[in-house]
Amino acid sequence: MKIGILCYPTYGGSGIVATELGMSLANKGYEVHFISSALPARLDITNPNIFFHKVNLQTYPLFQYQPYDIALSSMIYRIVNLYKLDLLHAHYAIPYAYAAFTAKQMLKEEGKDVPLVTTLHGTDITLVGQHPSYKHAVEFSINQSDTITSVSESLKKDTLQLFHIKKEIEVITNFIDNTEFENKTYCQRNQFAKPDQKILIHVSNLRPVKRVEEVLEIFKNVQKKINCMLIIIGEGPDMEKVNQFLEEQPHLINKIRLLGKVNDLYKILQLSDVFLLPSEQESFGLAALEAMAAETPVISSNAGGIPEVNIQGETGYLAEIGNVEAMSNYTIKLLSDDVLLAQMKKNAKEQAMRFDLKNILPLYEKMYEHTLATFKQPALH
Ligand code: GMT
Repeated sequence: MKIGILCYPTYGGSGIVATELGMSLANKGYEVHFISSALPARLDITNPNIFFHKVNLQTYPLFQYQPYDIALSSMIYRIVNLYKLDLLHAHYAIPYAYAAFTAKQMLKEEGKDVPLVTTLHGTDITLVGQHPSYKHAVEFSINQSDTITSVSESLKKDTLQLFHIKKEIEVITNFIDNTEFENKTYCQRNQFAKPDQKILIHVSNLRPVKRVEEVLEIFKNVQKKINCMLIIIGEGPDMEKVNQFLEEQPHLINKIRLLGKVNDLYKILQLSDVFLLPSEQESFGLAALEAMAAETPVISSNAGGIPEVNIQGETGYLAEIGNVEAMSNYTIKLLSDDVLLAQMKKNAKEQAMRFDLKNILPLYEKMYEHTLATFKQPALH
């Protein structure tokens, strides 16, 4: 099967899921074509079954804004035609499902068509998708998709509440390749912490929904009781809040390490004792799953789909969104009890195994087969 994957190339969760999915499909013999504005961050282009097609943007003095969606739909149309793709898979409704719909219309003009799968990832539904500038186009393009998938039960529920959706939504959760966490040479713990220090970690694209200011507040509370360090991985608009916090709390400067974007994330996750995720919204929480795969328990909010991944009292603890005090107390409780911490690390890994690639990839394959089998090709002119 030849599959076109349309996704963001950046470190955001939807791009990571799309890339990991495409690479796993390519390893199984599928021909996978990525269409994006840049090479996706984790894409291994040396795999002979993987193709990358960069969307070309044309500058023109008349354009105040470059019309990316037009360039994208033209590129999708061209790649479907050139490589005879069997199916398109859009990750994140805006603009991918919308541009794919337009490309399909162009194909239909020539008596051709290709089925479109749209995977809803989160903020395309709960945040950006709600803006009046996008809402109707998002609803329209979701309804025009041949198959719709959502990354959690919670996101499915939100989608049905927030939009008028006329089709079934199938839940296929985020996944993790646990083999990536096996037999690796890890970083030395003493690179980041003293032998008696615990390590707290937060990984995100530092957007306001991630509430990095609460990560810092939790750490401020915890370090009063527990000898610990905080590692923050990622870049984003709220990095300024981190810098401001450090200016106001200069005594914490030696206890907080800012690593920016990191390639071998698992190496650092594996050193960590607790992952902090106080998000305001989180359709699934791929970052939490990655932490669990590295045997790191999670202290999180109970936003969106997080409770489907982080199990209260088993793989970590959850509190109401914004309840910094509860999240701080849970972290202190966990880090003060080595037996509890060891048990939760074990439980976290077991939970990550439930979301292993080998369990989730067949669901995607079955969904593709079903989409193709039920798709009606247009009658030839
Ligand atoms: O929130 C991010 O870091 C990026 C965002 C995206 O769509 O790029 O992530 C969303 O998709 C991930 C993969 O499906 C989910 O695991 C995240 O929970 C979700 N983020 C939010 O809902 C805020």
